[in-house]
Amino acid sequence: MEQIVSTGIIDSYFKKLKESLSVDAAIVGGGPSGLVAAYFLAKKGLNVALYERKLAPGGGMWGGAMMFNEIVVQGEALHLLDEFKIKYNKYKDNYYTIDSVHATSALIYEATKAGAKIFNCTSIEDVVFHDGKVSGIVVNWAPVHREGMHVDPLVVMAKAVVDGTGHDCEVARTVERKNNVRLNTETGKVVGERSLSVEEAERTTIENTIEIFPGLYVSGMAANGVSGSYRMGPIFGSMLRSGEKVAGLIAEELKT
Ligand code: 48F
Repeated sequence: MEQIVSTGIIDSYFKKLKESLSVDAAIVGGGPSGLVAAYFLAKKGLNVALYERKLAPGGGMWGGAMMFNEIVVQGEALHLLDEFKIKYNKYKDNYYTIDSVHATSALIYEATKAGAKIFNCTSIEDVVFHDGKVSGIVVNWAPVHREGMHVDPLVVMAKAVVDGTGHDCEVARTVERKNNVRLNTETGKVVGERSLSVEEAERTTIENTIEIFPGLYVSGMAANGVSGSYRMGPIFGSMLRSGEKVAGLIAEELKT
């Protein structure tokens, strides 16, 4: 029985890993925008892998605000709450409150159920750069980074890569720093996030969800960080809609 448990895990894990060595979309970061993107892309039948450095995907959504585990979503994102079968309470006209643990687990559950593969405890440390295009990601175990161990990574090829790493916009920063290229921003660089301004930030998150460099898309807070827009705090409508938008952009691009 001991052998069955161990070989079962190893065989299944390596099957999943091998099937994900070349994917349609690699999503870096398991926050709300990344999870929604993974769900919609997988639902379209694409091969999608999502990488999350922490043990639990979900990013900044579990904790609500200051660990009060409730979040707010506006009416514009209600169709997504329905799509993910998330329960909500109407608080005021156009504003809804949701239990953040319920909402986060629903995103994870539906994304994996749609067929997205989630690799947790993995950190993306670089991209594959071919012919002036982001063509894949460079993957390592998160504990390898945490321990500062000198261990070489593995590589996953991807037709599209999403930087969904949140406030730090890690992938976009790495692409810009290492390759002396101009990103599709005002300055050609990662502009960096501004202070909190809810309405402006919610609007620009959607606008800033774009292909920031050939092969590299940005979603969620990374979209605002790269383009120099504001943060918004514990309101999540634009995070969810950004994931929906980036999935649409990628699906459209892959069709052609
Ligand atoms: O920050 P995060 O939740 O992403 P998001 O989709 O949502 C932002 C909101 O949670 C909140 C907000 C909006 O109301 O302001 O902050 O933009 O999740 C990003 C995830 O990416 C992981 C990180 O651990 C987190 O769970 N991550 C970051 N860098 C890497 C990474 C990396 N290099 N490799 C793997 N995972």
